[in-house]
Amino acid sequence: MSEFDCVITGGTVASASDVMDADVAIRDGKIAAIGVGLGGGAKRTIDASGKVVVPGGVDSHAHIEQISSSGLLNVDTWESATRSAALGGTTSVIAFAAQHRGDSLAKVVADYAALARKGAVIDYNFHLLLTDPNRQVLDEELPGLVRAGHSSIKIFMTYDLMNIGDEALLDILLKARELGAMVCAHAENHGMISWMGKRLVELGYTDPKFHAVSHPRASEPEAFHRLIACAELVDQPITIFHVATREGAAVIREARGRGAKVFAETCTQYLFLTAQDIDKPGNEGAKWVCSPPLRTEDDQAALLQALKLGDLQMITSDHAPYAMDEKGKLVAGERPGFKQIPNGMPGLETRLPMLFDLCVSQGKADLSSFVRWTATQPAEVYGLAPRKGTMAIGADADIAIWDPDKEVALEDTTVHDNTHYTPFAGRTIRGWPVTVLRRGEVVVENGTCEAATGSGQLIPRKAGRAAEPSGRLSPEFDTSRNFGAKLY
Ligand code: DUC
Ligand code: ZN
Ligand code: ZN
Repeated sequence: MSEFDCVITGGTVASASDVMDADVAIRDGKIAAIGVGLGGGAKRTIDASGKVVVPGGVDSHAHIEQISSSGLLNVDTWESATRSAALGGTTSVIAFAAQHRGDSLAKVVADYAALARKGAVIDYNFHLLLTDPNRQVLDEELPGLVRAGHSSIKIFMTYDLMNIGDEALLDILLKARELGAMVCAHAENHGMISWMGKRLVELGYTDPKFHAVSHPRASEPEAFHRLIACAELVDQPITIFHVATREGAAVIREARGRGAKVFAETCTQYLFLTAQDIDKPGNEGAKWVCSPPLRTEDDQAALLQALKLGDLQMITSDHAPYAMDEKGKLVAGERPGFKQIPNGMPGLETRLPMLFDLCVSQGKADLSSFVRWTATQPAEVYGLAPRKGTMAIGADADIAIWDPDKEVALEDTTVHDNTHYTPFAGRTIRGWPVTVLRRGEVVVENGTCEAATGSGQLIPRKAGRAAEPSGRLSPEFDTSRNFGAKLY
């Protein structure tokens, strides 16, 4: 019997901390050894000479087969979304089980899990999106769901039918503290956005590009500040989604500097695109409508710096796929006003190639940073580590083998999700994942994804250290300073 099922030989192997010339051996779907001269006698050998061998990507923010509050369904199925993800080197995804007001959360999770089980080709889990955090949901449904491995809760601070208000936010933060779950937030100031939107529309400014104006920059730091203040009141760790502005990153830096347990992501689009990209003729700009909106080149530089300083830890796609048709971006007609355009853009497949190009090919960061921001840290923050996101013995053999010299001219036809466009069309990038393994099985080769439909697995997540309270009690929660009131 050969010792290993597969050995990847001769590549440059990278983790979040190290880069080495080594072979990677796989047995029973796990990494069994990393060393030199492992090649002889394996059942299968993959020659990775001249290639880069890294953990498969972990995309911890994607909307898949999700129904919006207005009843609109994403255009991707679990199958189309996760096949496109695999083709771009991503092997794990955390999507959303989205509760709408009045829904049982347990039923919502069961429904989303059934869809994923049927279609997913990469491994997955869900953030529990709470829009109706009543006592039944918080006390009766949530504990079992967290125990079953869905250890993160998402909330919205904006959108008419999704935003929960500060009191419900505090209820959720306190419950998450009790259960040991992470709380993630879409944090923008709802009043500013709502007021600006109405004002722009009243005055006739309805083209897609005015979406960028309708979310004032100040809405981001204001909401971050309020969210962090609520989290510090009850000492509950949080993750802030899709940071898009310099000022937002600065609020996070300051909070972390005083010891608050705040984690944060930005997304590929905020590092590459600006508000100018929305300024297109006719309805074309609808493709670039996402929230928060695209900002400026100065923000891009600030976000990259914040990643390098560790203020932000993750880069996700916020894949939210709507095609340019009457079921998607053009649901309100051929010339929709910006308020009528579903928010979001595709990105599961292009996230890693865009970032490999930025970090490695353009040299704006390095290979280990690429791995850290796109795989290792998302896995650590959301409890997928040590199984996912790392190149270590015992980890799942989720591995992407990159050709660092392969140039790809991105076009709408390059990508495989169901939107049939990419916001990055027209760019040529260098570096592409040519072979992808998921739990030791080759699932992508020669530009095709051969994984069996439904072969992705639900990976239960226990919240890890990231979700543990810091121990910095606010005066109001500290019994030695609040006249003995036991509030948690
Ligand atoms: N904004 C969101 O809040 N969700 C999905 C995508 C987007 O642009
Ligand atoms: Zn969001
Ligand atoms: Zn999102």
